[in-house]
Amino acid sequence: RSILHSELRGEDIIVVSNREPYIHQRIDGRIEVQRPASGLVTALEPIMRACSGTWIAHGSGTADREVVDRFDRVAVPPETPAYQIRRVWLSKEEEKGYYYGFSNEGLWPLCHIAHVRPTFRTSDWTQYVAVNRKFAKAVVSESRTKNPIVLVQDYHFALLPKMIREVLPDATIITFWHIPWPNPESFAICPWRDEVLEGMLGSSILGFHTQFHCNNFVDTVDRFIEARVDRESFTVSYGGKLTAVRRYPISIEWPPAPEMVQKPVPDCRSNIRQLHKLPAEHKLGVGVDRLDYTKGITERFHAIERLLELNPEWVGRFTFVQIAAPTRSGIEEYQHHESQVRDMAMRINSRFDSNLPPPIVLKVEHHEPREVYEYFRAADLCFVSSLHDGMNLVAKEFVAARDDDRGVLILSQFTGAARELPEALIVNPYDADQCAAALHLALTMPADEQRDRMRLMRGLVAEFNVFRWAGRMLLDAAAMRRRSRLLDKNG
Ligand code: GDG
Repeated sequence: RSILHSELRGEDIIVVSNREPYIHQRIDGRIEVQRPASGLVTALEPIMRACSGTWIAHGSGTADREVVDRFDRVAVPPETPAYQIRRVWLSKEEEKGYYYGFSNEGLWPLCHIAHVRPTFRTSDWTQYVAVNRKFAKAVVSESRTKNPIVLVQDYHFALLPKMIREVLPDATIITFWHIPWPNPESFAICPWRDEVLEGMLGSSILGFHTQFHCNNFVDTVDRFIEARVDRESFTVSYGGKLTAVRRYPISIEWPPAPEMVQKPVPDCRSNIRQLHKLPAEHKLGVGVDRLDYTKGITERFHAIERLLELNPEWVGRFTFVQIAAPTRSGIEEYQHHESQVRDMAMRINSRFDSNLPPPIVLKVEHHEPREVYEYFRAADLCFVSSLHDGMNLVAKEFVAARDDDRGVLILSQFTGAARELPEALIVNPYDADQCAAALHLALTMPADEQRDRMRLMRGLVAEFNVFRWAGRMLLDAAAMRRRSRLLDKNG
């Protein structure tokens, strides 16, 4: 944290992301502030609090005149203002084409390869280009110098690096791609493949969570673009500009904010059990996700069903609470997924004795971070079964929540996190029997084994925390800036 402070003092720092770190919205006539459920916000918010600067994001209150007027620019966090949000307002058509369309029906399934077919429409692409341009203008108008450090976040802004570079050639542009990058064959079906790649190559540094995704990106560029790829230094030279492609595994704040872990674990255990009318010794599992088809929630429920078939002694003694935050509900695929998840939970619960506690409790609603942590602390196990995930912060949050060194993490092999947390029970979410066996193992794991595994995982998350993630990117950027200043001076 202190390295960030000293390296960035006086620098002109701008973050660009689609999602706002705080939402100002009208609830029952009053304007209230909410923190959205998002891995990206979880990761960047502590950095912005440490460094200040400006965060440019898509404002989600366009329909409310007062929100638009009063909160176009606002200092946050509300309790202790440390940085600015500058909102970019989008029309319904822009949001439909850029956000729901090209970003989430095109790029999201394209990059995750989770068996949902990407949909590409020219009308969506047109809005995607227009919105990227709108954000490029906002970056230029917000920058106080000719060479700001711009942190571009995610697949909503593939074209932004090139657009910024055209106006601010000396900017240091760090783009971080929070989702996976697929192999060249899979990526090639995107009708605007070359434009997306060229846009991203406007970056000075391009970051992914894993080396595997860096390799896939460089292979894709090598296959389709007239660029020089250097596999020694992992750089791409295109149009006279150099882009370094680097692995920066994202993480969470460490130590976790005190209010998250304030309530003692035994109190969390008994509160949550009382809340769900479960006996004191009842075993509890937890899942926390946006209600997204890439998170493998139906596969998770299937594994719970298999557990109860194979090990009926858990019927009535084990309940899995799934917190599912509503997300992208304007997209048909997500509406379909939500009803699939609801039907499946109901079907599984109805198979077992209704006088006993149910196997699954499904909570499709937003929860405050403190509530989420209370569930983490109350649970005997956390099950992350993503079909594909850039990193997955829930896995790391569960570990951070367990300062009692208890609880078992079951983690999909298809998450970036699985590469860092081998002490979790690593599973293939497509293999229901293997997942059921992992659930049984977790429910019967002796306390000392839980402690040994949890301590190793806590050591890793503590050391490779989100400050290190941002710090490594920003230190690489600082070194790049020093080098180019030196070159300028020496002609
Ligand atoms: C993308 C990539 C990558 C969830 N429900 C609630 C809630 N959450 C919070 C979790 C966690 C975050 O949302 C989800 O983070 P993930 O990393 O699991 O997933 P994505 O949102 O898909 O994030 C992912 C990440 O970017 C960062 O690079 O790891 O691979 O897909 O913090 O706790 N938070 C609250 N209420 C909820 O109901 N408050």
